Amino acid sequence: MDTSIRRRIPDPSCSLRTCLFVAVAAAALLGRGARAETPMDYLWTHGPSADPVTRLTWGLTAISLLVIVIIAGLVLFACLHRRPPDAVPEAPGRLPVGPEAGGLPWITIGVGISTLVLFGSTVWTIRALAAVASPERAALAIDVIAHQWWWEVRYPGAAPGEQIVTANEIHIPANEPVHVRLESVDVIHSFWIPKLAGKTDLIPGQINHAWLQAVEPGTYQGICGEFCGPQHAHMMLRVVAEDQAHFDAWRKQQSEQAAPADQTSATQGRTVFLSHCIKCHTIRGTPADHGDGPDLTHLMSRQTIAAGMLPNSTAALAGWVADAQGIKPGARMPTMHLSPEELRTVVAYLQTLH
Ligand code: HEC
Ligand SMILES: [Cu+2]
Repeated sequence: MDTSIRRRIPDPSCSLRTCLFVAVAAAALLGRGARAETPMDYLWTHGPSADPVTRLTWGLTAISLLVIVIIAGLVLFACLHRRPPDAVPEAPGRLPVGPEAGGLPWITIGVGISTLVLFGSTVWTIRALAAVASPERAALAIDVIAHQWWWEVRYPGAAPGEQIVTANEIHIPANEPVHVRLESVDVIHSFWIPKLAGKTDLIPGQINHAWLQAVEPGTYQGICGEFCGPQHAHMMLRVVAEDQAHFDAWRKQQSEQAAPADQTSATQGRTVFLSHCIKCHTIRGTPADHGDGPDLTHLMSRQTIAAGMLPNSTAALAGWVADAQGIKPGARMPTMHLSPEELRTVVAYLQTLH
C-alpha cells in the first residue's frame, strides 16, 4: 500500500491548529501588507491634514452599521412577536399605535435617539471639516500649478534666484504643516494625496488652498482627482516627506544652477537640447529659461518622469524623448524627430542634470 498517501492524512486537531495559525498569520500579513502596498488608500491616513476626516468616515460607517443592526433586530423582533388580535382594540380607522393602543414610547424614544445621533454626527462633521480646513501655522508655503497632464511645483525663495521649480514631486519636511497654493493654467484639476489630504480643485483664474502634514518620513502617492482630459489617469505626483536635515539639503541642492556639461557626449547633447528643446523647457544656468514644460534643472533628482508614468531611467528617458506621443498620446510634448546620435547625446546630457 502506498504509505506516502497515508502519511499525508493529517491529525484533525493538528490541522485545526495549523488552519487557525495560517488564518491569523494571513490576516496579520494581509492587514500590514495591504496598508504598506496600497498607496492610494484613504482609509488609513498619515497626518493631521487628513486624520480627522478619516476618523469621521470610520465613525459614521460604524454608526450606520449599528443603526442597520438595531433596526433589522427590531423588525425581526416585531415580525416574531405579533400582538394577539384582541390586544389591539378593533375599530375602523384606529391605528395599531396610538394613545389607546400603546406603542408610543417606541416612537418617542426612537425619534429622540435618532435626533441626538444625527445632531452629534453633524457637530462631529463640522468639527472635522474645521480641523482640516487650514493649519494653525505653516512651516512652508509652496505653489502647485496644474498643467495638462503634469504638476509644476514652486518653492518661493526670499530672492528671485532662490526660487525652486520642479515637477511632479513635492518634498516637504516631515511633521511640519505645509501650505499649498493651488492654481491651474488650463482646465480644472484636483490635487489629491489620499494618505495626507482630501481633494482640492485647481481652477483656472482662481487660487485655492490645501495643506499637507506627514507624521512620518516617507513617499506618499497622489493623483489628479478630477477628469481633465485623455491623460488624466497619467497625472500622478508624489510627496516625499523627509527629516528637516534631508529636506534642507534637498532644497539647497535644488536652488543651485545646473552644473556645466563636461563629457563630450553631454556637451554635444547640450547643443542638441539648446536647438530643439528650449521652446518648452528651462534649465537654470543655460540659455534655456522659458517655456511651460517641466523645469529640467535637477531632472535626475526626481524618481519618475512624465508625471509618474515612467521610472527615471536611461531607457525611459530615451523612449520618452524619442516618442512622447507614443507613450502619452496627447501630452503637450511632441515626439522629437532626432537622429539616433542626437538622441543618445541629449539623454547623456539630461543625465548630468543632478
Ligand atoms: C512643445 C513643447 C516641448 C518641447 C519642444 C519639448 N518638450 Fe519635453 N516636455 C514638454 C511637456 C509639456 C512635458 C510634460 C509632459 C507630461 O508629463 O505630460 C515634457 C516632459 C519632458 C521630460 C520629462 C520631465 C519630467 O520631469 O517629467 C523630459 C525629460 C523632456 N520633456 C525632455 C525634452 C527634450 C530632451 C526635448 C528636446 C529634444 C523636449 N523635451 C522638447 C514639452 C516639450
Ligand atoms: Cu488633471
